Amino acid sequence: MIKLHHLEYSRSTRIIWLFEELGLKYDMVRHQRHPETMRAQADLAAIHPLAKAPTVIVDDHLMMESGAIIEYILEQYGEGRLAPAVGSKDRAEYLEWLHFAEGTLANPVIIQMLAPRFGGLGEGYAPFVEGEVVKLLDYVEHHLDNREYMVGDGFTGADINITYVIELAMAGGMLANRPASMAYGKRMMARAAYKKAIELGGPVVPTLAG
Ligand SMILES: N[C@@H](CCC(=O)N[C@@H](CS)C(=O)NCC(=O)O)C(=O)O
Repeated sequence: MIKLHHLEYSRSTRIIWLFEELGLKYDMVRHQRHPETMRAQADLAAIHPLAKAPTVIVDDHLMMESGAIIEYILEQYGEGRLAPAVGSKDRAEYLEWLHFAEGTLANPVIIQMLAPRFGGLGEGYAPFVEGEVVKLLDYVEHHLDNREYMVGDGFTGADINITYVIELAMAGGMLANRPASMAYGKRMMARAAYKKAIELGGPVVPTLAG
């Protein structure tokens, strides 16, 4: 049995969504954030030393890192769904977008989003971060112009991984002038399996809770 450790308001919603898209059977253990620091707590640290979500136990592997989990689950349990086959023409682009979400896009977006809570970025750092966010989100916007999915003609794991970041950018007001990304985010969030993931795991962004 696959076990998912889900932290409220977090990236582990991606993995609930993935499992629901695939119709896989899994156990879910819920973890709460510390109400003041918003960090994961000792119950998640007891599972993985980094106390990060998603953490998954699958085939006796303890895994964290959304992109790796998505890739592994699809490899082992996807039965050809949600990823272009190894050797197919879309495979390289798929892997690039799957890992772009966390490798390049997520950090600057999250830093910019959290900055007000910590008194802002300061004069020196703000242009550095904000310039990067503009460049990255413009790149995504340009890619999504006239496209339904991140890669090829179908929904893939790359869509699951990037939608978390798109949703944060949306909540942080960063997509106001990026209509293709906004429409894409709404399209992804309208999928039945995404809605099921929110029903099971709660909202992704605390300010949208309730
Ligand atoms: N690159 C990792 C990031 C994992 C991560 O930072 N998860 C956050 C939740 S969105 C977390 O567990 N935060 C709790 C903490 O750091 O205390 C991934 O994509 O899975």
